[in-house]
Amino acid sequence: MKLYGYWRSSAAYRVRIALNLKQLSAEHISVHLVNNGGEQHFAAYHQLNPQHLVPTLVDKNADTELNLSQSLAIIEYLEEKYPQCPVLPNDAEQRAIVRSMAQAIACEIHPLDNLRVLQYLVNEMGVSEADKMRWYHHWIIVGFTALEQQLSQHSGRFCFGDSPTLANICLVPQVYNAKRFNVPLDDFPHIVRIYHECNQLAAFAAAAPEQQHDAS
Ligand SMILES: N[C@@H](CCC(=O)N[C@@H](CS)C(=O)NCC(=O)O)C(=O)O
Repeated sequence: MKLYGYWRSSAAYRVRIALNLKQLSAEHISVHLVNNGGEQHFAAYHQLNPQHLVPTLVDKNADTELNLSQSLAIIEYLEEKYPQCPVLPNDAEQRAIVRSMAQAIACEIHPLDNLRVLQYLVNEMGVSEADKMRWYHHWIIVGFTALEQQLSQHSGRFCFGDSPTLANICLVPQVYNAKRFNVPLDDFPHIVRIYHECNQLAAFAAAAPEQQHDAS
């Protein structure tokens, strides 16, 4: 398997955690999101991922090669193809709750604070750096406020019960981003506790941005 990603990409970070939890190895290929105008826009990369986003997973099977975009689709593919160390519960209702928490992060917070959205705000709409950061903080705080309430109902040691799931896989990179841009987290005790709990596990620690070969 090959994973095209970038050390600071939180969507790639999710897939790295899932690979580690499942004890799967992949060749990590760096697509620098900033240098050279952003290598995600290079023609060679479009062949793999027409969305101009990382991550992309390439998995060679007997006679086919799968190019897959979208971190949640990639992780669900890994879950089905490599069921060891599952990241989704067995029970349908529990799986739905885990997906609901994961999507609260991956669909409601992350896209609004993505690089290309921030670049559009500044470069095309003339938004100041200060207002860009207000936007960034705002959407994390709105999303984390709702998630904190879900966690108060469902969390144990991790987001759902006492095993790490897809919800934790999405949570940790989003908290990493929040901390990087100094979003105040005092109102989110469950989120902060679970973030630290996850990072005690080697699968999460080894996936951290600073541990990647392209970190600079
Ligand atoms: N929903 C996508 C999001 C992918 C995404 O937004 N990736 C970001 C990095 S975290 C990216 O490639 N950004 C490039 C850009 O904004 O130009 C997923 O989960 O894979």
